[in-house]
Parts: sequence; C-alpha cells; structure tokens
Amino acid sequence: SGEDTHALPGSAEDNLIVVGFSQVGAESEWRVTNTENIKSVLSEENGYMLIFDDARQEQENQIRAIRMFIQQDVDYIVFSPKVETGWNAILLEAKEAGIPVIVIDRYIERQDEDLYTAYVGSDFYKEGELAVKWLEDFLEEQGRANEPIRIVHIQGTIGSTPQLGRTVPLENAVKRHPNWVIAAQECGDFTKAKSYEVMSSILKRTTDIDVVYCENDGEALGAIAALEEAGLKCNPEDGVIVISFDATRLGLEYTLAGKIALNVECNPLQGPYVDKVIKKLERGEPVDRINYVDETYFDYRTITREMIDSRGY
Ligand code: GYE
Repeated sequence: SGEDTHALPGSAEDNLIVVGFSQVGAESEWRVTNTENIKSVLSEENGYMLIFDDARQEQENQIRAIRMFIQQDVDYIVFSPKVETGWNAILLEAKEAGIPVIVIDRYIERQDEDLYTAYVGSDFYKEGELAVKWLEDFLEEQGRANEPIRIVHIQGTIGSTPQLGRTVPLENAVKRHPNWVIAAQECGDFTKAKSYEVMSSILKRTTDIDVVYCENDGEALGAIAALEEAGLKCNPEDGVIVISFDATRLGLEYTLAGKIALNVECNPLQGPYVDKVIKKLERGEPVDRINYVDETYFDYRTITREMIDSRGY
C-alpha cells in the first residue's frame, strides 16, 4: 500500500529474537573471550538481535540493565550475576513481565532458583575439588605428604560462585591435613594487577611459601610476577607450586613453561549452549535447568604445544 515506509511486517527484522545480555565486566581474559563468544553466536545471521550491557563490576549496573531490558520488552534476558545474592527483586520483575531469564557463568542463591529458566556455565565446586585432589596427589608423589605445606590463597571476587567453588574445597582440605596451613588469604579480584599488589605485600611478611593457589589465570600471572621479583622460583619441583583456573591461552603458556603447575579449565564458550536453550524454548520444547559446559585440566608434566595450539580459544 506504500503507507508504511518503516520496517515491513514480516520482514527479517521482525523475526529476530531480541536478547538483552548483562555482562559483569571485562576483568579477565576469560571474561573477554566469553563476551566475544556470546556476541558472535547471538548474531543477526543466527536470528538474534543482541542488546549488550557491560556492568563494569557493579551489581547496581546489572540491575539497572536488566530493568531496561524489561522496559524494552526483550524476548530473553541473559545475565552473568556478579555475586550470588541480591537478585530477588529484579528477577521477580522479569518474571512478572513474562520474560524468561537465562543465568550464565555464575549462579544465584538457591532461594531464587525458581526465578530463572535455565543456567549455563561451570561446575565450580568440581573445579576446586579437582585442584585440591591434584595437589594432594602431587605432594604424595614428591614424598612431601607429611611435610609442612604453607599455602598463599589469592581469592576471586568475594561472594561470586567461582570464588566460593574454588575456595571451599581448599579450606576443607586444610582442615583435613594438619600439616597444611593457609599462610595468607587475600582477594585478588580476579585481576592480574590486584593479585600482583596483594602478593607483593604478602611477600614483605613472608617468603616461606610452598603453594600459591590463585582463583584465575590473571591472578596467577600477577602472583608469579611478584614472586619472581622477590627472587622466588615458580617451579613445582624445587620452588613454589602455583595452581590456577581458567586455562586461557596465556595461562597455558605458563603451564607449558612449568610456572603454573596445574591449570583447571573453565570454558568461556557458553554462546552455543545459550543458543541451544533459546531455540528450544522458541519451539516450545522443555530445557534442562542446569547445563554444564565441558571442561578439563592441564598438568605441567603432560601439557604439549599441540594441545595449546589446537584449542578453540
Ligand atoms: O574464572 C575469571 C573471571 O566467572 C568463571 O570470572 C568466571 C570467572 C573466571 O573473571 O577469570
């Protein structure tokens, strides 16, 4: 009829699935890869219109972004909660508006579980348990099972699921092993800079350190820089045993060099899983509530150049 010069009903644009995605920030390599992956999978050519918001590490910004997505009446809300608590009110608003919420990466506290449709991410407790078990086995193999083991623990963002999942198994192990002691425990905020800073100040108090347990690769890199500056060797056999999580490309280079003894993978490629969940919901099919991504780990003794080069990120 020529009356409407705007988007025609039934045009490709109208059929796009509108997704609002609230990301925590850009604190680590892991996070940057995660953002890129979600953006590339939830693309227009794949049938989506993505509204992206970076909360810059502020929960308030995430709540504001989610409220904006509700006002814009998006089809789905995807978000990575900075910490586990404080989401009840905003998720109720989304529920009342009838907008399905897909939680990715980190979890929210159990009492709010019926306020989201599906979760896609990692089993962080399993990651922590794997790391602790590896350390037990390694010390045993080295004949150090009964020697005093002094551990520096650099934690991630306090109250976030990866921090909790990677911290609790270590603290439990320290309770089980009378010869293990936490020599220092500080928050490194999942960043290289903060970890370098806290590790440097710990080293002014003590250099009697057997293990540095970092909760991501950025923290491991910062801690290693501080340790080496203080003249300590990061070498699992006759120096400090550094443990890390994420298995980013750079983290794996450090693992190949033996500076990181164990690197537990945390897979940031969550886009394809989110896409699968949304497409199922679009077809009216049931979805699994909890969707864990595939993960592995890298030991400095068995990692190879080929393993690093053949990875998808
Ligand atoms: O391990 C860390 C990031 O939530 C799994 O956050 C994520 C963690 C990841 O900053 O590098």
